[in-house]
Amino acid sequence: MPANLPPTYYKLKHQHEAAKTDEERLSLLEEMLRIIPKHKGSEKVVSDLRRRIARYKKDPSEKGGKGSGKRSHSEHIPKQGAGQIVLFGPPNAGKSQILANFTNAKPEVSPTPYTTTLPMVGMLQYENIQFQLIDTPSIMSDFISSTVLTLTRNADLVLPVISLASDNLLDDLDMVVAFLDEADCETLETKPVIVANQLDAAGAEDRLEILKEFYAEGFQIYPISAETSVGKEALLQEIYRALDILRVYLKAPGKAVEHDDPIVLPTGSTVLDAAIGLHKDFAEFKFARIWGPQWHDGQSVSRNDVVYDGDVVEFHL
Ligand SMILES: Nc1nc2c(ncn2[C@@H]2O[C@H](COP(=O)(O)OP(=O)(O)O)[C@@H](O)[C@H]2O)c(=O)[nH]1
Ligand SMILES: [Mg+2]
Repeated sequence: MPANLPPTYYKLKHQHEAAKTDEERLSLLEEMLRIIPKHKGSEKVVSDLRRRIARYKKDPSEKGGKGSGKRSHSEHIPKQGAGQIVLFGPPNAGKSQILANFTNAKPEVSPTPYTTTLPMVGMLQYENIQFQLIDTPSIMSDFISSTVLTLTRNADLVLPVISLASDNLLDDLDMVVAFLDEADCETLETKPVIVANQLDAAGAEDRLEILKEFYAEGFQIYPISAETSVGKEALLQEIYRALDILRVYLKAPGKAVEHDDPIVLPTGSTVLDAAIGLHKDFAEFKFARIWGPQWHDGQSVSRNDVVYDGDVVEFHL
């Protein structure tokens, strides 16, 4: 059942993703819980919020993960593009191969486990926007890397990657699940996405069936091949959806729509947010016209009206 959450909820959710301290995170989660409509469709989100609030309240000193104490800001990578996506997972899943094939970055790809020792960033093109994709050192079952933990906590979206070429597939996934739990990543609204890479490998189809049998209920499994790019499009669409963002297009009065250069905003943003996203000087606009399925063509909108994905806006200064 769709949760149909109000725009304010998404605003808080994005503030929560951008929050720098646990105190901020806790207060934003509490605010999200306060404003969320409580009905059958939002049950899962409500219980998820309660669980996460309880975790923050239980023992704040434990929240840094395995005695790490203060969060390390040095491990934080500044966000770029329409969303920051962090790949993580067991050795040889193909995380570096994904970065290498889907972006212009040149990470080292190798059958030797733990080849990647530092995070690496690349820009991933999706239609007319770009996501920031981050490759990370592989996780281990008995050691939680503070670098990867910090990156996953700050990400807009985490993408666990496992390999369909691996006979340890289910153990690998258990390790991923344990890590997600430790990082307390976003699991709201939808089932977490799992990237099942190396679909082109021998025996991959059979392993995919096993994976689905055990995990399709709790996870959305996206089979891909970093080598052949099979499954890439579907994964990109899911990434866009999961980021809870929208694209608004600009039109200068009397000119054509600028389709190549959208303003990317969090779901729930307003006409005023779009104006500010364009340029701070536009915040003082006199009036605005809008086009889109929700509107009459070119109707005039107020600054507090919520915009929708694909809307075209014309500002008059
Ligand atoms: N056949 C196949 N091999 C892959 C694929 N992705 C990665 N590999 C291979 O798997 C090995 C590990 O890849 P790498 O990206 O370094 O794994 P990481 O440890 O997760 O970063 C390398 O030998 C890659 O060439 C894929 O989609 N198909
Ligand atoms: Mg690697």
